[in-house]
Amino acid sequence: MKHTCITAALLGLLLMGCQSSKTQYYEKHLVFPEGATLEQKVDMASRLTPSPQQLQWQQLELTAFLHFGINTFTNKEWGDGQEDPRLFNPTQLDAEQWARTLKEAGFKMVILTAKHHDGFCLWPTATTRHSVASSPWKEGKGDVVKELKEACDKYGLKFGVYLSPWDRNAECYGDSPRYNQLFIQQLTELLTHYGEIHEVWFDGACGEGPNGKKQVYDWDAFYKTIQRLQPNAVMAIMGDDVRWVGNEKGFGRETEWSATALVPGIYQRADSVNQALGLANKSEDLGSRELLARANELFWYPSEVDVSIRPGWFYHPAEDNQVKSLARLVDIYFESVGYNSVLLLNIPPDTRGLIHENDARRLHELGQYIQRTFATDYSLAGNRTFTGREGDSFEIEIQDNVPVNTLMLQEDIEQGQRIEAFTVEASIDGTWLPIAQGTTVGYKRLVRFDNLVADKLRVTIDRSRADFSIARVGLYYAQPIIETTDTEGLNLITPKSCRLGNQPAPQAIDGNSTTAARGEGLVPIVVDLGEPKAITGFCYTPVAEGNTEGTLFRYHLYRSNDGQTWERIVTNGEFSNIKNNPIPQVVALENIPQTRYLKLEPLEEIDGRAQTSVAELGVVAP
Ligand code: FUL
Repeated sequence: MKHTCITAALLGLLLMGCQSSKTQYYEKHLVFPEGATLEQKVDMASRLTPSPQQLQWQQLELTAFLHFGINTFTNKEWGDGQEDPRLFNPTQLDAEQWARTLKEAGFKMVILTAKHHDGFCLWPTATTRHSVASSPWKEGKGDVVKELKEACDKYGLKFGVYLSPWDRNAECYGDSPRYNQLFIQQLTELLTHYGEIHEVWFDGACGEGPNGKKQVYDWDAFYKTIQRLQPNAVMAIMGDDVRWVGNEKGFGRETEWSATALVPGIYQRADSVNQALGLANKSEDLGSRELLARANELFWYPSEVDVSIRPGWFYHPAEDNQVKSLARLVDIYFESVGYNSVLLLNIPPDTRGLIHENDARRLHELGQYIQRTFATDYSLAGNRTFTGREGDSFEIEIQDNVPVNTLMLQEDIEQGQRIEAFTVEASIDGTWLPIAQGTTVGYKRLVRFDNLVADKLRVTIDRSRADFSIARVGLYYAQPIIETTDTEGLNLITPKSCRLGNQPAPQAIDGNSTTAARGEGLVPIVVDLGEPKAITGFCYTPVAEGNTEGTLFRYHLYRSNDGQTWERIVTNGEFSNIKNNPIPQVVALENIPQTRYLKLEPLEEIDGRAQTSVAELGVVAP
């Protein structure tokens, strides 16, 4: 025993000796020593690196989300947990079609909503009867998780699971220890029965109102369960491996630091530290020097951009013609993957259990476009790497007479993220002309500029936290996109007039969703169609940008033909997920007699404020 200790001590000394001559790196997390100067902090920040799991994950670039579940069959975004499991009955579910479509479009991983907020499980769990086992699909013998995992294995895709902590069905939700145990059991089933899992996605959403159930999650236990059962998996969003970019629109930040002062939400100190630093997922600046000066610790916490190919996350037949255009998806690609983030694009399978033809076609177009754009590197830099210090430049020679418009830069993030600012110039007929400027690079930065034919480009690293190390550069030509299809509107009738409380609210019916009507308090919004008309729904458009105060979350809806006597036609309606995804909310109304007036009565604003706002209120006609 004594002998072993001495040997170990000697080995330790030897190792320390070796390390002292090498650069010291900090994997995933670092704490600044007390009294550290800004210069010391910047230097340490430059040596913060990803864990091997995070590195592998960042290299995936393109990943896909599949929102599928009971909501697919109820046509909702959030189920309330009371749905009859017998509604789940896809007629042609084909997980291989999902995997094949995604693989062919260049995706590297697929994440399935194994359980969404409604609590319905897509695998035959032992924890609840609220699952596929109680559905008519395959006579209760089916397992969507298994079918998709097998399809992913067949097509060489990684596989991840979304397991919603918020559960509106579990009877023990709110009884914290009991629910935590149930959740760990669900996690254990998913992480042990299906082979390798590469990402576990924990959503942060919870719509429980002030009188709702208060569940305190045991994040630490969840985290340890993942580490024990799937050590190669990353834990996303409510996890400390992968950070939510802060919106569901598909756009990352131009200045995107993987090394950030934002404390992941699963740590108990997260709220107090983040508040003191004035930080949230949505903050514009998560890692500047100004922030380092105030921070005590840093995390390697790279961003993931999640966005749906359609307005909603789940499949709704009314959105079949609202699949995002190729131009929009390409912009999303450039402003996620090209902004040092991983793209997580959602494609919701339909009630047949297939990726709808319109989505499949668009995915194919996107895959082809990306493949075509990056197939030919017009730089003569080959696989050269570039290292240097702040202020240094390097040149990239370009093949003769070819137009280029996209520069790719990649830092060697195994040494940390360092570049803070760069300038790109082109040599045209012997003269250097500035063509672009940028800030962070990180794992990948795609810089777009106007088409140009030049002999070479010069990249100057204007500001860097330490010596920079570029692992890869590339120069490409991205074709202009000629739009053929885009969203097709609903049959919306514009009301003749609108009132918000006692005030006329013309902004709500002016067809312009950048203008809004606002009122203090939770005040009803009434629209008048001028005469009774056949209607099949209404559409509440919230303010999407800027001041979102007053956005409605819960409501009652009434109809009337004289504006005096009102019949309530929707009780306790909910604009699910409107806070994170402020898109027009189309609500179908069935078997409504001809109607002249509709009244939307607010019950709850997204943040519980006594305010009401509306960008547009339309009525849907058959
Ligand atoms: C949100 C959820 O509430 C949505 O329904 C969706 O799952 C999205 C990815 O995360 O917060």
